[in-house]
Amino acid sequence: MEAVVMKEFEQQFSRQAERLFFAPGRINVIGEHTDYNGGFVFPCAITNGTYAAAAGRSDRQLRFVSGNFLNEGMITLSMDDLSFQKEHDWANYPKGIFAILAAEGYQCETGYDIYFSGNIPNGAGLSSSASIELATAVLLNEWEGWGLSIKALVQYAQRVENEYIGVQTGIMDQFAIGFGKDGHAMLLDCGTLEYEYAPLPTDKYTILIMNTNKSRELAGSAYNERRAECEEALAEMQKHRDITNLCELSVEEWNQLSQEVKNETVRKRARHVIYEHDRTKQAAAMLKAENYKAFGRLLNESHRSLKEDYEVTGPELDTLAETAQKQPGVIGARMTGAGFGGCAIAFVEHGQAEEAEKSIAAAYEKETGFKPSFYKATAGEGARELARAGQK
Ligand code: GAF
Repeated sequence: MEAVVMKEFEQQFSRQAERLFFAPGRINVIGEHTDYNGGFVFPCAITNGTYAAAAGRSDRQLRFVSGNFLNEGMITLSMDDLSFQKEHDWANYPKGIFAILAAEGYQCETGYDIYFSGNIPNGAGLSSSASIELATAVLLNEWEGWGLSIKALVQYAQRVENEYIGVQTGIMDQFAIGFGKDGHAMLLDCGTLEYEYAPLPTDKYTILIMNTNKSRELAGSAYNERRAECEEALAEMQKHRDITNLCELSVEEWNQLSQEVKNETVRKRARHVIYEHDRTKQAAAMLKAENYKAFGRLLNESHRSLKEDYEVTGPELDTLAETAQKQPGVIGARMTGAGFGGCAIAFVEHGQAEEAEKSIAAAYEKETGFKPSFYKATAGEGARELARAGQK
């Protein structure tokens, strides 16, 4: 892949790339819509992601090409105008990194030619946008020698989503992509940003990613609306408890106080968040204890809660996850990421994945008329530099 991306850079820019960077995509094992409520999440970076081959320039131009959007051609910008432009489409993500870093005083004197190429499906809920953000952030930090920590880059990338793109996402995706570790998921407390790695049971189970092939636009989705509903629930709870995040409430406290939230929709949203936070801690503990059945049941329960209480699944994700849950060898299945389309995951005993895929595909096509895609997830390392021209 590395050599191919370097070659494609050359074809696009008629010059050689100097350095190559990579940032993974991610799946979230469990802990959905808890990050912006100060709760636990349990994601892992995957080995698929975004490559960024680059060469420096002597003027103040930025030229971007994406192998995933070749029809959009080369996007040429001046570093003196880094404002968001709708027509720049995908290029707003890397441009947003330049903009946010420049606003913080991390200015580049001269520009870059960058060729991006991703082997995660775009807009499928596997964090293609956070992946391109981190690939750009690591590239700039290494090239310019700023010495920023990976945690700082992760936080700047989240600000690109919040302040530049306008989606009020939490920190999970960027954190998982920045801190990925081979074979491991990470239990991250989004309230404190403390985390610990947990090995995934890949000796026993295949992690199957099931793509609805129904694309979802995070920015255009009801994501911000869900976040606002959580804030409404929090404001109500703050009348009764001294808390800054919804996830500071235990399940027991919530059950005592829930009737104070008069709006039923808002009450359901908060119920999902508080129980999901609890399930995430339990799931990590069950994995550690090698109680895979209990772990799987928590995944199934997470999906049900996202369907009924948080209402972010829809018929496509429900068909995939619920059909998967019934297959021999599947211990648990759920949607992953923001929802509203995108992907679901299933933990399947090795040797049973092929049969499960067939049955799930048949049921999905019958129910929705779409063909799903399947990939096997491998947990991989975080964003990094891969190669320099002339170095082995
Ligand atoms: C998206 C967001 F980017 C994350 O911050 C997180 O909220 C997730 O949806 C839902 O858990 O991926």
